[in-house]
Formats: sequence, structure tokens, C-alpha cells
Amino acid sequence: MANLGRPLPHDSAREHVRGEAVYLDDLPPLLGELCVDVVGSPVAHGRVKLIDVDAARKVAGVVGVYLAADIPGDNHFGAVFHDEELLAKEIIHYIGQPVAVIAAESREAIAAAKALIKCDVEQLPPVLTIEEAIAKGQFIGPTRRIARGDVATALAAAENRLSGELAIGGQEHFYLETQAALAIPGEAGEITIHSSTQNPSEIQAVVAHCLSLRLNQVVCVCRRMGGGFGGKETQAALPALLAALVAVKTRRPARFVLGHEQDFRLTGKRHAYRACYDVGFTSEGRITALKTDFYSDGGCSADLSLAVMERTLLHAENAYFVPNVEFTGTVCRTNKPSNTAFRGFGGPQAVAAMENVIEEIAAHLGVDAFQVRRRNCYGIETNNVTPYGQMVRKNTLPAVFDGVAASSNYSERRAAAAKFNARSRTHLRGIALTPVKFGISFTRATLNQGNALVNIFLDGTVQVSTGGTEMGQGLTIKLLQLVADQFGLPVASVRVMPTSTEKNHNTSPTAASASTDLNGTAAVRACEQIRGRLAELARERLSGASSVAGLFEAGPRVQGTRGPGSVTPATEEDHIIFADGLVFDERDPTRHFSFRQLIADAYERRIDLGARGFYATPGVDFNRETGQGTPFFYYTTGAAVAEVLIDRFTGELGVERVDLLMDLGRMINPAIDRGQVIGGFVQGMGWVTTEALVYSPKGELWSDSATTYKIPNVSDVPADFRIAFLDNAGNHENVYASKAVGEPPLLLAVSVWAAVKQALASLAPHRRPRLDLPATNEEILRRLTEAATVGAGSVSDGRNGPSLTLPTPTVPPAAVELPFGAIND
Ligand code: MTE
Ligand code: LUZ
Ligand code: MOS
Repeated sequence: MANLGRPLPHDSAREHVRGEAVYLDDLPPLLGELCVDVVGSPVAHGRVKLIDVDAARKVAGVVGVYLAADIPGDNHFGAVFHDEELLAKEIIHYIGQPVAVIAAESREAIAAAKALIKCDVEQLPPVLTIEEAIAKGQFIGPTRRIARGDVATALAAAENRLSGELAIGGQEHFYLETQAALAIPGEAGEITIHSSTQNPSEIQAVVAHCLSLRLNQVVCVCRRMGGGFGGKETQAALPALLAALVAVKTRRPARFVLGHEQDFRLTGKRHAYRACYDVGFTSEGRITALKTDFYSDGGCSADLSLAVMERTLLHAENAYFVPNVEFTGTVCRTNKPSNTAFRGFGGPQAVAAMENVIEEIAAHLGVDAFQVRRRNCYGIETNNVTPYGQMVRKNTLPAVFDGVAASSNYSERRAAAAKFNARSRTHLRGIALTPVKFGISFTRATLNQGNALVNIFLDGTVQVSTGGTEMGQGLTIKLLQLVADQFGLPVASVRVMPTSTEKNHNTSPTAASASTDLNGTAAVRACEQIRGRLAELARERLSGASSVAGLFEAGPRVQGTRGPGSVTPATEEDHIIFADGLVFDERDPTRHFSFRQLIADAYERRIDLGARGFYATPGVDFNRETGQGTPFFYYTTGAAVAEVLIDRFTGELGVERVDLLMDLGRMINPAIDRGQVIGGFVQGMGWVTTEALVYSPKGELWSDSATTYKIPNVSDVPADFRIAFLDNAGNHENVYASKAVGEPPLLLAVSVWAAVKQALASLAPHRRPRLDLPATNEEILRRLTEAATVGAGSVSDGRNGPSLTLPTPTVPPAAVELPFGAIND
């Protein structure tokens, strides 16, 4: 009955499918509950002249309309700096920025009130792009830097040198459940907030701060989210704060659930980036020096932008050892909603920039990009220290590289694609392998902690509560498996309870892919304490034959969880085994208790049947000022080979096949991890191919719904999608020797973009065509058009697609012929 390592279904799979899983807006309305909505600024940048809410206040059913001046505590809040206004008072920073909040009995009353609110704003010139912000010197925080060696000298001395720029787009989270909160006032200033949040402790903190309450008066509860993807790491705050404001003002429950388009327009996204690089390399493709300057679009306030940029700098070399590097990161301030965490947290942009550099080097040298990648890959014994000084220990990158290259038949398929491109006049193929090396831990060391509460009831069932939240990623089932395993129980005997700051306090966001690591270990530690107490009791009882319950029928036990926890028994208690709902001494398994009997006995004996566990990740430490240290507990690594097919007449892109290999250590739940890999990869595919954020010249988001913003759908999932996991017995770092999975697979989608770039390069091998992200069909068509006009000398205006005189494709010189592999350094 081992629970660990089994592909158990998601704990709510059945409820999800039957529509029985309760999301925030499914909570039944409470007596007297009010709806909440906001009125926002019509312009992106301006000075508030007048907000007239008098008429709106008189609408039947409207209970209150509140402005900045009505906020009992501080109107300012923020995840890191308090640089955001809950309701704008004087200066407007983005279109739709809330200036007034309406509380009403019905949505009809809200709509009527909205129409009557006058908001006059004197327009100021907005800054809407990274380029404009750079030109105006409008930044958030200082430029950060991570460097090693002497880049200037190494660049000057390099055999080959290339420089260029890459534009990387943002991404909308597109969680199916929008940002939402329900606030319920209690007695003596207490308030309970139900929030769709990755970060209940932060909701508690901002509500207390803005409403002038103490932390012990505010409870935040989250049963689950309908997706978070980073978008609810900080930005669940807006509806929570406004619902709480209304609850405090009216003494009535208040619920604010954003509409989908409203959520698109008001909340932050993945940061768009510009990356400018200067790289030096040998004629064998070894990178000797790399300088990359990153600029991100932070939007109007800091939010997590500086932490996101920090992770960018810590992933800017991706999986490659580069002796001389200088990475800088600057966050730009623009008149858009503040951009925020999104799966990968700055890592994806870094990897895209690095893989672009690799593709450019390969094109320049006329060699297979895989060879450049493999040649520069972090080594096992040497070349294994990152620019920030952390050693890549137990490095599985070479194994992952070679494993997936072999299993995908990369070299044969690459040669076949080149032949295909030389022949086909209608389509182009591209194939690329890209790796990931994702650092696991919050880069702010403090956040790497978790606590858990485990209670055992008299019928032998167990409840576990942690600060971790369920957003669909499967934390719950993994916690169930870990805890059930501790007591040798089936998972059905354990429940994971809704996350609440009342049970688990001062918690970190469920983020950085680390929630099973942190909360799972804390839960195991709580179980270990209880098991120690139970093992002592069992040992005592088993030593006297009288109280032993019955004879054990079956043969010797295969496996179970040992007493207080040590692998080699050191004490008598260590011989006590918890397995199959029974407790016994491994030296005589025929004499046993049922777990339930032992619990009843423990209760009679007044033994504590609950415990709180705590875990702090050991050894993480990074100095932001020097850019040196060990920010990560370990790395999750992987590689993917993507093959794409492009229609040369329409630019339409299809992902034909993906082979993916990841090192996830020993998986707690291989079905959940597989789902995370597929989901993460496909979400990344959307980011690199179809998901283009389009703004009006005034800074209004035009792509604000499923009809104007194209996420992948079921038919975009690669028809041939092969997922494999590295057999890594050498991993012991983490709980059950598992590795974090949530974010890393998203970064592998860069392989799809790289495959498109390679396909396009086959048309004009020496021109190194620039390809920004996302490579939308339109963007691909533009590049095809360019290649057509250059390659064949025919004329096209670039708007009507490629001229019909298509260029004769050339086989990239030498590339196909080069021997594959045999790169052991
Ligand atoms: N999977 C689903 N289904 N829904 C989500 O919102 N968020 C991702 C990832 N996988 C997400 C998801 C992000 S951004 C992170 S950081 C991790 O899950 C967080 O959970 P973990 O720490 O349990 O992996
Ligand atoms: N959030 C955060 C994160 O605050 N710090 C991090 O390092 C991080 N990394 C990934 C995702 N969220
Ligand atoms: Mo995930 S971006 O760490 O919430």
C-alpha cells in the first residue's frame, strides 16, 4: 500500500469534472451580502481633477461608494515596497486604475451606479513601452548586476563576436477563476477573508495594514484556486482589500469577483523584456564571454519586478558554463498595471535570451546548434560553477542532453528536416533542443520556510493543514501521500484542510515551485513527532503480551514507515513499523495493533495526538549586493526537442512532435508531475507562439478576452508528445528525494521558438534573421516575406504575405554533415 511514488489522481479530479469543486464564487451567498465593483481611470496617466459620486450614491440598492479618503488605514500597500495606492487619489498610473469602489445589493445597482460616476482626469503623457521608459530614464529600483571574470577583455580578444537584441513579450495568466474575495466582518473588529490567493499571509497583512487592524484580527482562508500561475502571488490583494473595505464600512459580508475582461485589464502579467547581448566565442563554438543587458516592463509599481529580474540574472546563462559574464537587469516603469509573478518568474525570459544567443552562434558558424549547446553545457567535474558562485552539484544536464538527443533521434531528424526544406516549396521544418536548469528556492532566503499542523482523531483519521495553497498543481494529493505514508495509512484516511492563516501563520506564498518541498517536509516533521510518541507507546504495549490485540495472519511485512524515523534502528522504538493500517515490531510482525486501536489507547493514556512541524531550507544564502552566493537548494533540470512545421504561404505554425526529458528525482506522484510537465510546456508554447498582448496607442489593452488573446487549445498540444523522466538515484536533497516540478517545464517551450528560428534560418542561412517572442503566425509570415524578398529578389510589401516567387531553400552549409555527438568536454 505504499503511497509514495504512486500515480494517484488529483484529490479533486472527480469534483473538478462534476463541477462540485467549490471556488470562491461558488460559496453560497450570505445573509446581507453585498456585491462590490470598481470605477477606474479612463486614461493611462493623469491627474485627478474631480470624482463625483453623489448621483451614484443615490441609486436604489447602492449601499456605499467609497474613495481613497474613506480608507481607515493606509491607502498604500505593496508586496515589497508600499508603492501602490488602493484607490487612486491624485495621480493615475494606468487605464482602469480604481478610483472608487461601489457596494450594492445587486449587480444591476452596481451597473446603474457605475454609469453615474464622473471621473475627470487631466491627461499627462503616458510611457507605454520599455524603449520610452529607457529614453525617459524611468526605472524602478537600481540596475542589478551579476558578473564574473573580465568580459570587456574577453570580448575584445574573442575569435568571433556577435551582438544583437531580442524583444520578448509578456503573458496573461488566463486562470479560469478570476481574482476574487469574500470578506465577512466578525466581532471586535475581526474579519475573515476568503480569497483566491497563493498567499493567504500576505492577504492578511495587506488587509490589516490598509484597514488599520492588527494581524490577529484578520483571518484569510483559501480552499483552492481555479489556477494562479503566479498571478495570485501578490495580486489577489485588490479584490480582497476592496471587499474588506466594504465589509468594514457596512458591517456586512462583501464579495468582489472580477469579470474576465476586467481581470485582463486590471491585473499584471508576465513581464515583457528587451535583451541586448554581446557574445564572444571560439570557432569551435565555445562561448568565452557574454554580456547581456535585460530591461523589463515593470508596469506602474514595483510589485515583484525586482525579484523577477533577480531570477532572470540568476538564469541568464541557462545551462551553460561561460567563464566571463556580465548580466545587468533594469526594471522600467510604465503606465500599465503592475506586472507580476508568472510561472518561471523571470527565468523564461532569461532562457529565451540565452537560447537566442546560441542559435545566433550556430547560424554564424554554420553548425548544428545542438553542438554549440552540448559543448558549453555545465560539466560534472569542471566548468560547474555558476556566475553567482553556486556549484552545480550532482549535475544531470549532460545526461539529460544526451538522453533526449538519443531518444528523439535528434540528428537523423535534423538531417531529414534539412532535406525536407530543400525540397518542399510549401512548408518548412525546424527542430531544436533546448535545456533548462531551474533554481529551486525563493531567492529571498527568508521565504524558504514552512509550517504544518497534523491532528489525529480518535477514529484513526488524520487532518493536515499547511500554509500551501492548491491551485490545481497537486500539492494536496502530494501532502496526502506524504502524511498517509508516515502512518502507514491509505490516503483516504487523511484530509488536507483548507489553507487558513488561523492554523498556519507567517507563511510564504505558494510559489517558486517549492510548496511540496517546504510544506511537505514540515508536514513530515509534524508526523515524525507524533510517530515517536506512538512508537514509544507501541513498544511498551508490545513488550507485555497482554494488550496485544490479535495475531497477524499474513506473511512478513514488505515495507512500512519506521518508528521515530531513522533508517537504521538505533533504539527499540525504531523497530516499530507503521504499515497497512497496522503497528508492529518488525522483529515480530505477527503481534500488532491496528492504527486505530493504538490511537484510542494513546488518547486514554493522555498522549498528544497533534503536532506542528517546521522546516527551513538549509544552506541557502545569496548576497544581493555582491551578486554572489548559494541562492538555490538544488536545480531541476531537463531538455526538450521540438519539431515544428511552418506553412510558407500563411505563416501557420504547427508543433509536430516534442520529446521531453526531465530530472525530477524520485517522484512523489508521477501522474501529477506528468500533468505539470505537459501543462507547463503547453503554457510556455502559448507564450512563445500565439499569446500576443496588444495595446491601443493610449495604453488600453485590446487583447482582453479569449477571442482576441490566443492561448493554446487542445488541438495545439503536440500530437506526438513523448515525456520521459531521468532515473536519478543520486538525488537525496529533498523530501522523499523528489524535485520541484511546477515551473521548470514551462521554460522548455523555448525549444519550440528555437525550432521556428531554425526553420526560418534555413531560408537564409547567413542572414541570422531576428525572431522576437512570441513567434506568432503573423510574425513568422513577416520573416518569410523578408527572406523571400532577399532570397529571390522579388518584391513584396510585407503586408500581403510572401510573393509567390519563393526562394530556393539552401541546405545550411556543413551543418547536416557534421558528426553528431562526440563532445565530451
Ligand atoms: N499548475 C496548475 N494546474 N495551476 C497553477 O496555477 N501554477 C504554477 C505551477 N503549476 C499552477 C500550476 C506555478 S507558477 C507554481 S510556482 C507552482 O505550480 C506552485 O505550486 P508548487 O510549489 O506546488 O509546484
Ligand atoms: N516568488 C518570489 C517567486 O517571491 N521569489 C522567488 O524567487 C520566486 N521564484 C519563482 C516564483 N515565485
Ligand atoms: Mo509561481 S510564478 O512561483 O507562482
